[in-house]
Amino acid sequence: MENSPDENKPQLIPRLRNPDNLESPFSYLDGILTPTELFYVRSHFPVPELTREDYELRIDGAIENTVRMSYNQIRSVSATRFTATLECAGNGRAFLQPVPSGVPWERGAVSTAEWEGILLSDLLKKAKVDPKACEAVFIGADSGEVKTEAKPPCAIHYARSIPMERALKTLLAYRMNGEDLSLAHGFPLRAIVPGYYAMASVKWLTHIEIVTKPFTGYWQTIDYAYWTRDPLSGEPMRMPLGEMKLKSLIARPSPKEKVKVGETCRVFGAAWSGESAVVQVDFSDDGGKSWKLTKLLSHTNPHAWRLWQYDWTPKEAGTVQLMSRARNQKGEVQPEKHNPDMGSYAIHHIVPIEVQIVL
Ligand SMILES: Nc1nc2c(c(=O)[nH]1)N[C@H]1C(S)=C(S)[C@@H](COP(=O)(O)O)O[C@H]1N2
Ligand SMILES: [Mo]
Repeated sequence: MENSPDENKPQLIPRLRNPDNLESPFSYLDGILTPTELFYVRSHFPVPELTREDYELRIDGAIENTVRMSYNQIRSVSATRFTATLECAGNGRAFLQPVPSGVPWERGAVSTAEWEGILLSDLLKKAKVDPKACEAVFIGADSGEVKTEAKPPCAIHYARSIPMERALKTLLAYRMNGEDLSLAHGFPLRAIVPGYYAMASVKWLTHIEIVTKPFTGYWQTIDYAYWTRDPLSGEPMRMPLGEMKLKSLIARPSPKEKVKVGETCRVFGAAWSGESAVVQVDFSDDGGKSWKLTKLLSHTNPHAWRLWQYDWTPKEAGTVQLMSRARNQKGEVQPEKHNPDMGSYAIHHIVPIEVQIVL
């Protein structure tokens, strides 16, 4: 269970140990930025202990001039800063029936921070990228054996590839919420791939390889991928997860909370989407039969969630299902059901929150 807002100090909720996989207590949402100590942590392997002194970033592959940069060199390039939401592709997995294997995230494998670093596109300017380059593979310094059935025969590094166009928008971040990255969040350098599920935002980034053929590593094809159909042949094929899906969540009231008849309760939450801005969030207190427009509290920000609220005055005692439903600029609406083709990922359907209305 999540701790409820009236319990003393908010804390990360452990979902798996060794390595630590910690969920943000979503009921404590109270601003765009998630304080770093409450930002969720998702790591596959033990944290690699890199040092500022020995750190080097190497960019090679389909480029004419290999890039090698020390930590100090990276810090001396002019910085870019933006706010971005990261959501783990498995966030909400615990709400699927039956609950699939994988870290049983509830609502809080999503958080937002202000990131500061350098744009990969700036580093590639002088590198002369091969026009045939299609992806950038981001490789982390962390490695180990994978425990799933379809596991590779040896220890591997965490690695993900990003289509070139998106890679050029990627920030190589060394600061988070105004402080140097912590070990858990990828010190000294991590990728922040805006709009993508966070498996793409590789932590402890030491190597970027530019490739001319799509990368087919474990986290690209077996894990963090789903089945789709080839548009021409109709054959099932694996597709790597990419853009975040449109989603909204209610932070408060929190599940099982008691609210009072006739008193105004501030229903409050967040909504986000991949590239397309969230333009509307609706609220229902009758399990989705009727919907009311909520008030969006923050401006649209291309990579970050928007906060919303609805002043709700429950009229009768009883147990009700509260729901929120987001819409984006593309005209998409948050769905009612999970798409089974996505397996245990991209869980963005409406999940009701049950609250008790008391006299
Ligand atoms: N090197 C490396 N990068 C990684 C991971 C990892 O295990 N190793 N986990 C990924 C996943 S699945 C997620 S959801 C995000 C989590 O980032 P955070 O721990 O800063 O919240 O990091 C991504 N980057
Ligand atoms: Mo993730």
